[in-house]
Amino acid sequence: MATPMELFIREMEELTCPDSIHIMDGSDEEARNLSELAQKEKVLTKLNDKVYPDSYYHRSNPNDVARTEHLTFVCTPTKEQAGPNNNWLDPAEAKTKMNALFKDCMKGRTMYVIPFVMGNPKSKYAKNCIQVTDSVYVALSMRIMSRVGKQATERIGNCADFFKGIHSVGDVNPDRRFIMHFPQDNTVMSFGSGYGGNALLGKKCYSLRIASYLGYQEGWLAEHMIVIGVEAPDGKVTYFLGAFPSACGKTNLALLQPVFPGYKVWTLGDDIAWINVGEDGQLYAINPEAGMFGVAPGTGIKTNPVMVDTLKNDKFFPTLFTNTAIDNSDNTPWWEGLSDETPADLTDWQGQKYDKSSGKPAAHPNSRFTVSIYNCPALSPEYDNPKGVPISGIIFGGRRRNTIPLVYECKDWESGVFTASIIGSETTAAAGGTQGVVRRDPMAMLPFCGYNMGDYFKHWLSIGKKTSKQPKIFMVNWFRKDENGNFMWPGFRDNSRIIKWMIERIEGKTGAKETEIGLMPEDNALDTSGLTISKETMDKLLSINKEDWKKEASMIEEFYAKFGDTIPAELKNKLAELKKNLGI
Ligand code: OXD
Ligand code: MN
Repeated sequence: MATPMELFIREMEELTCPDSIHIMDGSDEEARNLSELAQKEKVLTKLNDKVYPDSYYHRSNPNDVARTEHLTFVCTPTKEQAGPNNNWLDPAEAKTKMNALFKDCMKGRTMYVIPFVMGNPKSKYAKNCIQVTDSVYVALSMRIMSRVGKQATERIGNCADFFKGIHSVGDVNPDRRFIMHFPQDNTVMSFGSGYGGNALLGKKCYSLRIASYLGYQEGWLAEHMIVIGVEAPDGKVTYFLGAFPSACGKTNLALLQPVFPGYKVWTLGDDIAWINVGEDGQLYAINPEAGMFGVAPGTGIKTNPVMVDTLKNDKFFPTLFTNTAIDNSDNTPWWEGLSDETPADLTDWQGQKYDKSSGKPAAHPNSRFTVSIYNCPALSPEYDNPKGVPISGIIFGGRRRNTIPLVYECKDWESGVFTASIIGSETTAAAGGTQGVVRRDPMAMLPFCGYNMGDYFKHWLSIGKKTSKQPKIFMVNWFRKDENGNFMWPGFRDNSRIIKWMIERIEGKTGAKETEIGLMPEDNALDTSGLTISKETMDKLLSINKEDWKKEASMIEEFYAKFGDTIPAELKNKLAELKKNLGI
């Protein structure tokens, strides 16, 4: 009798009609062979092995450089289930549309079958998955981002309960590009894009959109969060989760080098966390991914030295660079922010000789690296702990030039859920579209929540009720600007100053003052030793401008109105309380 996996492969073969099928075993030999093949097919080129061992360069179609939210759908039986936060299509209609696109689309191509596990295969929280794809770039990327191969095939065994990811780059035509999620069937069909968030289906599609729905059904949370352990001089490690909308310095925070001697950040995850209530009533998080798909521009020796080192390690290979520029003097990838000087002889991300006077960047603003987390020198020894790590603090943040102070703490879980539900951030390059406008992005999950966000907020509240040892919830904003448009807070490594205060709060070692929006550091409670920042700037960073907050409250009201009755009463009450505190 055929196994459920064999039946799925047969079904996919019949639909897409590939010339050949390659079932991935996850071995090093296979990775070498696929890298060779990809070079022959001109999908990858080898980079300087001495500087970036086992690393390759990929240039995508210029029309395919970011996630495409307008082409991403959640196909639940009713539109209400998907909510106003998702594009919706009737599942039967969506399947008919996608089956027509997939019909015979792999003729003349190889179908890669990728069995993979999200999470440590030994963890009860890990999930089994299979993706098929006709892209060798996607197959190699999936090897980096998840646990691909035999361990997955064995875990799947005779069990039919696995995620099905069906992917083809098709003809990379934006008019024939769709990413359709079927939460009820544990399936995603993605056609016409090779870009990470659209094509590496274990990532945003499964580990966030589908998994958030599974978590809703099963009583856990799938979140767009980093996971870090912060070690203090006494050796104690405090675990934090952190959620920030795309390109708010999330990856830099995940690999932070604190400014204070004796402090160290241990990295567990840079993008996604699955959070369960442990037997002791505390929240435990795992990172379901095994790699990092990070934005290259802005990653440099000064901003993220740990990532620069990670990219040069080859414990686990390959490492991929997509749509960066190439420094022709030594065949290495280059992007804005990697070094202060722009190298003289660059090829830009579109393959043209780079002309600095054009004023355009050489690397695409959303150019990326794909690297194994095992290459990170700061990887936490707890990363593979099947139970996950116990969470003491959750940090939310956004990119705001005004309104949101540098840091505040929420009074309790309910206030924390409210604060997270009203995150706003100025848009950046990661999602395509206009940049620099404030977009509401609750829990940094707006593009990734696979069901109605009103129900999602209720689910967050219910998780709080099941948690006897609730973590503290904080809100931060590293991006406040002065009247001249300059950033007021130095950010990067200095953000560890704020985390130090959070640990002191968690341990009850420092007080906080009550304000209209939450609890804020008492005077001089933030450790600014060694930092040249005036008292006046610090006061501004920690000030609450009531006029700005009044505007904020009315924007929140408008945003909540989109969800109608699904917004839980608890959050409506919190909004009323905020308005009252502001004297509205
Ligand atoms: C990402 C994103 O790529 O959030 O991680 O856009
Ligand atoms: Mn992300």
